[in-house]
Formats: sequence, structure tokens, C-alpha cells
Amino acid sequence: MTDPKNSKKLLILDDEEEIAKILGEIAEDCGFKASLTHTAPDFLDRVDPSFDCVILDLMIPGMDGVDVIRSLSEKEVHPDVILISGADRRTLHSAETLAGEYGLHIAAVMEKPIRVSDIRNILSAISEKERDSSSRSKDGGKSSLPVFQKEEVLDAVRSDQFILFYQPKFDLKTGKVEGFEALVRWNHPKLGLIFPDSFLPLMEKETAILNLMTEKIIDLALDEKRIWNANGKKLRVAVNVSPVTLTELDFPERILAKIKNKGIPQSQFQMEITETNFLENIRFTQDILTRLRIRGIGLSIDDFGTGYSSLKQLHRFPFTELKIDKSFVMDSPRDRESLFICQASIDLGHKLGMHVVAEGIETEEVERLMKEAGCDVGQGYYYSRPIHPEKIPEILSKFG
Ligand code: G
Ligand code: MN
Repeated sequence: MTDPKNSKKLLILDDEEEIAKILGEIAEDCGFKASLTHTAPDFLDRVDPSFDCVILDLMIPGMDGVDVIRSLSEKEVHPDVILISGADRRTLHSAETLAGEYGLHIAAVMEKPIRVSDIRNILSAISEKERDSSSRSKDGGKSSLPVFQKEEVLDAVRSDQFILFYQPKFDLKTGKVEGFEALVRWNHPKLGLIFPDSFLPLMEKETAILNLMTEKIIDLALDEKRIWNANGKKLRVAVNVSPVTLTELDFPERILAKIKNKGIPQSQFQMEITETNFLENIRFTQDILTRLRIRGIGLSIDDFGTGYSSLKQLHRFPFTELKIDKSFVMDSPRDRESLFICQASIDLGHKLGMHVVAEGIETEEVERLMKEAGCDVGQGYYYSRPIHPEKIPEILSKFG
């Protein structure tokens, strides 16, 4: 049993006294010291930083649950939050997303009537979790991005400071590596490794820099791919390409010449395309993608289901692979709607003759759900983080 001195503290807000009492008893059983309250003002009055967890009923008379969420986010408190409600699933989901936007840490969302075993599992997990208040902050832990000048970025591209890390993609049927996604990083001489969200937005405005970098990283990916090919592995490499680059009509010829020079079959090269901007010259993009596809290059629609990565683009361009955005995949165990979206994307991809990839698989449970849904390929921290090319042989000997 848990030592009562080390018990975590829980505050329960539910206007139905009987339910609050039962929840309190389950929580005490799971090692919490539980306090009950039945009105929103009393809850907001009593909640303080000593509480590790709160259970919030969203439907309470007087003040609605969204008001409570907002008010809670304005306090200097960082408890794990469990939302419960008799509202329908999708309303509850919307409240959950909103609470996340307000910087609250949502541990679980539960529809009433609540199953005792479900709440018990969640409370036990929270009760046993290490205390880590340091890792939580109001902005969800996001730090601000460094800002760079155009000249600095151009110099860095010219002097080959952009390198590639590789993340394996796994065939979910065989459990073997089927290819690698190349992810660009800026190996800054002073600041160390810098991620694309710090430099891609600037590059997308300065197309000449982006084009130069894209060509350089394609050369690099093809060279590094030859290293693992030499070890007898004929695996595909996928490079992320911004559609902003796809405006020069001779792009396919330039890429195909590179592939040919390096003696790599076209089918082993793939481009992952995410649309972040509205495309001005969609005809040229379509022209370029169609020609790349005719020559056998694989084309992947990245982050499907977000931004401009939509049904319209899926219909318009000759994609061979659909990558479900990681937000849906990651939420799938605890959010039925996300799982439905994954399932529908998989079925749709298959109907259109595409391979479907689930990205952002972080746990065995998510892998299982994606396998059950019929997904073809998995990618994510559960298998491997993006790695330095030197580590590729290690991954191949483990999962080859
Ligand atoms: O936009 P695109 O899907 O190409 O972005 C891939 C990004 O997702 C990479 O930066 C990679 O580090 C990240 N990523 C890959 N797998 C996971 C995962 O399992 N979890 C999370 N949070 N991020 C991941
Ligand atoms: Mn990608």
C-alpha cells in the first residue's frame, strides 16, 4: 500500500454528490488523498499547487465546464486533469482540445456512465507516476524558436551545414524495415542541431535558398543510401520536399539525372510532400509530380488530414503513399474519433491503390491498433527516433 505521507492529492468536482463520493473512494483505494467539492466557485477557491490531479465534471449547474477549464488555466497550478461528462463524445473531445490549448495537462477524458475499472486504471497510473512538475509549464513545454537572417541560412546551405537524420519505416506485416525517411537538420557550428521549424518557414519565402538546399539534401540522401545499399540492403529512401520547390519545370529531369548517375533504381527513391502554403501555380506542381511519377518515383502525401494535405490534393496528385498525420495516430488509443479517422484514411488509401503509413507510433498499443486497422507501414519513436546515418547498420541488424 502507498505510504499516506507520500499520497498524491486529488480534488474532485462533481455536482452529483453520490458520484463524487464513489470517485473519492476509488481514488483513496488507488493511493490518493481525495477531497470533494460540488460547485465550481468552491472548486476554484480550493484548487492550489498541492493538488497532483483533479477530476472535473464538465456539466455542472451555474458555471459551465469550459469556464472552469479557462479559470483553472489562469491559476499557477499544473495538475493532471481528468475530464468527465454526460455530454456526447464529440463535445467532450472539443472540450479536451480546448483544455490542451489553454495549457492544461489532460490525463483522460471519460464519458458518463463511467466504468469503475476505467477510472481505477487511470488513477492508479497517475498515482504511480513519478512527480515531474519541472517538466510542465503553461506553454506545454514549447520553447521559443531561434530567428535567423536570410544571409546566414544561405551561407549555411552553401557550406553544407545541413545534414540528414534517418527514421526507419516498418512493414507492419513482416516487422522489417522497408525504408528510411530522411529528415533535415541544421548542424549549426555554435548552436548545435537545429530543427526544420526554425528555418523552413524562412526558406519557403526565399525559394532560391530552399531549392538549393533541397537539391543538396537529395544528393546527400542518395549518397548515404549507397552506403546501406552496399551492405546488400535495397531499401527505399524518402526525402521531404516542400511543394514550393515544385515550380521549376526541369526539376524532374534534374532529380532523375542524379538518381541515374548514382546508379539507384527510381523505385527506391520517394518524395514526401506536405503542403503548408497555398500553391500559386498548381498546374506546374501537377506537371512536375505527374512526370516524376511516370518515371517511377514514389510520391507520398505527408501529414494527411491537416492543413492543405487534404482530400482535394489526394485526388489531384498521383500519390503512391498516404501518411496519416501523427496527431491522429498518437491519440488513437484514448480518442475514438482519432481512431475512426485513422481507419477511414487507411481504407481510403487502399481504395485509391496506395500504401498507408501511420507516423507517430510511440507505443505497442498504437502499433496494435494500426495493425488491426490494416495499416501497411509504421513509423515512430516506438521503433526508433530519427538517427544519425552511422547508426543505420545497427537498426538493420536489429530489424533487417
Ligand atoms: O512532417 P513530417 O511527417 O515529415 O515530420 C516528421 C517529424 O515527426 C520528424 O521531425 C520526427 O522527428 C517526428 N516524429 C517521428 N516519429 C515521431 C513520434 O513517434 N512521435 C513524435 N512526437 N514525433 C515523431
Ligand atoms: Mn515526412
